[in-house]
Amino acid sequence: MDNRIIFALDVYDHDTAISLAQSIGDRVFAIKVNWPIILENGIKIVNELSRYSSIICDFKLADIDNTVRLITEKARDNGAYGIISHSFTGLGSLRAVVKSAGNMKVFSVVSMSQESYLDSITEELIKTSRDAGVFGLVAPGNRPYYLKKVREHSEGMKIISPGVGAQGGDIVSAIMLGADYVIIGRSIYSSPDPVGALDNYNKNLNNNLNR
Ligand code: BMP
Repeated sequence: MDNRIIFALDVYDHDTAISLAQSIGDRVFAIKVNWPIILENGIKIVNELSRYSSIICDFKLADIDNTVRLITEKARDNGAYGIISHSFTGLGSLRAVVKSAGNMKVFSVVSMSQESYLDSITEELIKTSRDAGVFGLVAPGNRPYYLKKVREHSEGMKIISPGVGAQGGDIVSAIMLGADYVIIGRSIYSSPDPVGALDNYNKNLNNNLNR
């Protein structure tokens, strides 16, 4: 089975990041990087990390079309596999991300792992994402009602789901409710044995999904 875990590498330190990527990179579907690691190390870390795994830049883009294009090009030119954008900024902005992404996959946030104002407009955000031509949606793995709702309206777009582990979500339920991939950070990188923690997630999935 294709690996269903995206590892959220939310650390600052360069050597810690590289060492985690070396031990975990080929055991996960992708590694997701967020602002903490980029602010500390610069965008070039994306290129460096992409030796070990596919890299998704979680930049949660939320700006006018020209600015999101400028940021998207930086991720693309540094070898990222994917980029995450917000969708509440509307069709024009999200289309600009898709257009400048080139071969990168674009994922858009339609519901968060914590309550937010997006909850009242999730269906509109899914429609905007579909109209913009994104590859996938970000929907919460720890809030079944919203994950199910996103799955019901996703029409073939992939779903990647944070909220498993440290935020209380369960990997098996998230996959059963419709996540294609789950995003897991702290409960892997803060573990004294990150590879062991990852293996446990995979075992849990294999034991419970193949029955
Ligand atoms: P953790 O497993 O440590 O809670 O990490 C979850 C990751 O997913 C973090 O990088 C966070 O920024 C991201 N994320 C989230 O938790 N909720 C969302 O709604 C969207 C996210 O991208």
